[in-house]
Amino acid sequence: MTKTAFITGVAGQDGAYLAQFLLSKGYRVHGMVRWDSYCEPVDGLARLEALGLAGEHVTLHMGDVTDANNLNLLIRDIRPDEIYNLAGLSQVHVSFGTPGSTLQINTAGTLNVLDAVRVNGLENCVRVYQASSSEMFGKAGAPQNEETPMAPCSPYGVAKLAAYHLAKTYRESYGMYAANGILFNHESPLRGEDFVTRKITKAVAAIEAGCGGALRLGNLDSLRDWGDARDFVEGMWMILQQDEPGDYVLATGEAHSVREFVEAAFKRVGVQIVWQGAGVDEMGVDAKSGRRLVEIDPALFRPAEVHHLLGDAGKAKAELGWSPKVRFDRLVADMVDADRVIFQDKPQSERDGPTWKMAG
Ligand code: GDR
Repeated sequence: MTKTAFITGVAGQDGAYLAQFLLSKGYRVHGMVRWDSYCEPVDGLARLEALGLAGEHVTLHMGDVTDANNLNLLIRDIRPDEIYNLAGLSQVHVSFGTPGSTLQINTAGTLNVLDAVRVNGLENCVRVYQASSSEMFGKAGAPQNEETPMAPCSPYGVAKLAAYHLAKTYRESYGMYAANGILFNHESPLRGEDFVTRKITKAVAAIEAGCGGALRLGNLDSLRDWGDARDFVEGMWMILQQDEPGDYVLATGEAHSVREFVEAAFKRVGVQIVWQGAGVDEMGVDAKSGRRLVEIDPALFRPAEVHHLLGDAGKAKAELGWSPKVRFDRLVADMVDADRVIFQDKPQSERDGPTWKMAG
């Protein structure tokens, strides 16, 4: 029997890859996008378009997780077998500036999804995947797994932790199939440019093409467990295929610093970075030419930082049979190469356009 999936946040990196994955499994896929993703130019649907999924492949619905009635009606009409709640404010730095809306979207939004299932009487026929995050571990020591006490240190982390507990509470109180995927950082060529990996790879490609200034970054020493988003969306699906709902860490088990990511990305285009100076005066310099390629921008430091994330996905491996296929070096190379194509395809006159302007 054909299964139906409903993805909130379908226009994001994970939503687009998950839609592609579920279609390949024969699912009917419905996705929710915010009204502004429909605006002209339709940049909001660019990721679905990049994967060839716009149009008839994914049925799109305008909506918002903060609007409970809207969600109730959508879930009543779609009657999905599986819901993937991926909608959210995903930028940790931004959450310090907008803590109120971060909680509205990431916590109350999750509550609205869970409650929509309950008030429609679908507790026994819908499975809900909740996009939980390694940011919930915050200051907890590494490595982190499902048993690690959580100590979030950003409004984003706090909001996600509350949503995680809501999913567990609905599972335990109403017998709902609600499962948390506790995902460590996962990246791809579709990653937004306000996340550090894509910001770096796009800047490296721009510099190689001769049209980029120095890359400005915040904390170079935070350690992240970076995997490939395509591996991780498969894990999301696997989590919902278990007989009993549970909570699972998905991670590569390998941590690298932002500094190492910078070095690997430049290495891909034949540039060796050497570091000079210290603190806010530190800079990354091309070992051959002496050109300054990386600078520190104190405005990019966060009020509180998660220093070391390193996931232990042993439970997912043992129970789901999940393990990531893509490792750090290949991920960096894939992302740099995808950004190089953007610059190769563009005549010099168009390279200053908004499509490659670096954000955040
Ligand atoms: P993160 O990802 O906060 O881990 O959350 P991000 O890429 O934003 O930051 C990673 C680390 O890089 C440091 N950093 C910078 N970050 C950004 N964005 N821009 C910079 O210029 C910069 N310079 C240094 C940060 O301080 C941080 O230590 C991601 C998001 O996808 C979350 O939604 C998700 O839940 C977690 O990963 C798992």
